[in-house]
Amino acid sequence: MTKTVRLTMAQALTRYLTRQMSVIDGKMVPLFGGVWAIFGHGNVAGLGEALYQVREELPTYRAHNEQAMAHAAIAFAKANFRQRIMAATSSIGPGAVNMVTAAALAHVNRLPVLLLPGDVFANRVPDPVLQQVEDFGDGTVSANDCFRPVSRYFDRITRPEQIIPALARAMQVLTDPAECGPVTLSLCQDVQAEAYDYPESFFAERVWTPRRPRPDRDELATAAEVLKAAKKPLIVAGGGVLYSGASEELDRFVEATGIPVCETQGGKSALTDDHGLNMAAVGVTGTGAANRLAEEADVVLVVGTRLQDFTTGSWSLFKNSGKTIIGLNVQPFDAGKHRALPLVADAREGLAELGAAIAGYKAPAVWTENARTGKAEWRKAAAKVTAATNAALPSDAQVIGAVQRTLGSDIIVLHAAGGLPGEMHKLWQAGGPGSYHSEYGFSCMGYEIAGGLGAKMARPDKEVVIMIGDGSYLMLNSEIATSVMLGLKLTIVLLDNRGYGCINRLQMATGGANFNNLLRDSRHEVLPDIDFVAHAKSLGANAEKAASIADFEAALDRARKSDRTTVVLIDTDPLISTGEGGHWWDVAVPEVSARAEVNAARKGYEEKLKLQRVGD
Ligand SMILES: Cc1ncc(C[n+]2csc(CCOP(=O)(O)OP(=O)(O)O)c2C)c(N)n1
Ligand SMILES: [Mg+2]
Repeated sequence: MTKTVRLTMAQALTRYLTRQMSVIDGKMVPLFGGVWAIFGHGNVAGLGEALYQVREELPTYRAHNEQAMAHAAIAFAKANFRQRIMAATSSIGPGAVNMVTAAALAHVNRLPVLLLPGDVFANRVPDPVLQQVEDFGDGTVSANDCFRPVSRYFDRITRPEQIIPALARAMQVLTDPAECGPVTLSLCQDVQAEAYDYPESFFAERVWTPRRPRPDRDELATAAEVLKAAKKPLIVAGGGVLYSGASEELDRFVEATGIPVCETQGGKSALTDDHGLNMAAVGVTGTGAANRLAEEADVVLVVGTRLQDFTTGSWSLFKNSGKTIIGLNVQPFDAGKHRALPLVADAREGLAELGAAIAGYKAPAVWTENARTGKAEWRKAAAKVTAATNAALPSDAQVIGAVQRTLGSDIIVLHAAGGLPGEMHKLWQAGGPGSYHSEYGFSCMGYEIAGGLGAKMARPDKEVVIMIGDGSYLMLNSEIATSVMLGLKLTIVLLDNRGYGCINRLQMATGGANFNNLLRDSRHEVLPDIDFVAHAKSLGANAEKAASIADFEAALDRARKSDRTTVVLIDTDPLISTGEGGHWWDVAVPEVSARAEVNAARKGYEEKLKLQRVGD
């Protein structure tokens, strides 16, 4: 007879999570690093009680905002290269819906997170309960249905035994490199508290190791044939290279073939920046070195990338009309984009087998040398824009230079939105894999500080340095207090240009009037003069404002020596961004307007549209 144990659904769920293991650096560790929780109606009595019982094996962490706690969980998985995961649980209604943005972020970025929002009563007896969204025509709808389009797997648990197949499916999605993304198990609050006789076997320990699919023989042969004939080959490395741990294999591939590499936001740090054939950033925020090659390349091997518009210059960057793209990706959806020859495989395995299949092939020496020269030239150009300055209002690039000079590359530097991602992508000289943590799939303002917290939990041995603008900071900063409470030290570099600088620049570039982006251009009775130092201190952090770049470097040095979260603030110029490198990005300009500037911008826009490849 099957041995069983009588538990509530919530107790079974938490016990199951404690039994899932991962292997990191040869050591077995729990797959789930913990559960972020803000309790309320819908999770405190059921899941809250169950989490208390396992608090030693599966720690619960309290946050101040549900979106932020889910961001922290997602960043934890990213900084662990998807080999470890966290869960996040909320009450029903507003607490749950606060996590929807984070679910979308994980969905776009292909990052695993287990979301456990509380839900209305399955038995419907006390309806409508506090915070219940009533649908006039559908009794099965709740606020949690908002998670459906942004979850890779969604289930509503309306009976306690449903958790058995639901968790099996959840684990399959969370640990599969191709399907990977957010899982939402919507937990009806009465069912959380309901008991069931669960089979003991359900709680058996399970070790999860990454699946590494090898390429299909025919796809490999076709890709090898195309690559062997390439005169101007280029590799685009995406986040999949990092998640697959394929950096060494990529390095070997590049050394053997002399093919230059460029990196997407997600793939930056696949190779260190000082690698002579790493052209670094590609696309809209790309280096001159990378984009020059991208325009000419005849075979583009794209590895582990979604090919979003920032990478492809809104599909106008790769200009060689005779080019072939080879899509090495574990996910067929991505592998075949833009009529690529698909090579569906794990990045590491795929590179190894492709390398073997083209053994002896070398890119023409002039192409490789051209790449090396371009990179050296780019480094000189980048050094100019990042050099120290006495300017009263430095540029973002000059602040980036100061951070790099003071803290080096052996840190985890993290950013998500505003002008910083573009400048960082172009100018930051990344160290080893994972040292550059960019959330630019969703580019979600408010990810930065919470994400930094998750990254620090994943890598407590590393300095985690968050680069953030005043807009993002004001949107979501509450987890500064959590970082202080948990003793998880963050260095937060806050660039105050008094508004949404990058959107203001975009507005100007599309012929728009300066309107509603910088504080000074927004409707106001009083121009805000926000005291960020006082604000950060009120949350328990150290904070200081630097009056110059020299002052800033000294402050950053003090921040490094401190064991407490520190905000280092510097005023910056909202109008400057790096002109070198870069590429056009498709932002639709109005076809008719009363403004001459818009009409002029539209003309320029229509010219650029001609470069965009359609159906190619
Ligand atoms: C949640 C969210 N809302 C809106 C946007 C659109 N957006 C992108 S950057 C930006 C301004 C960011 O301002 P700040 O953080 O000060 O950076 P800056 O542009 O000044 O460098 C806005 C509004 C976004 N990316 N995310
Ligand atoms: Mg700003």
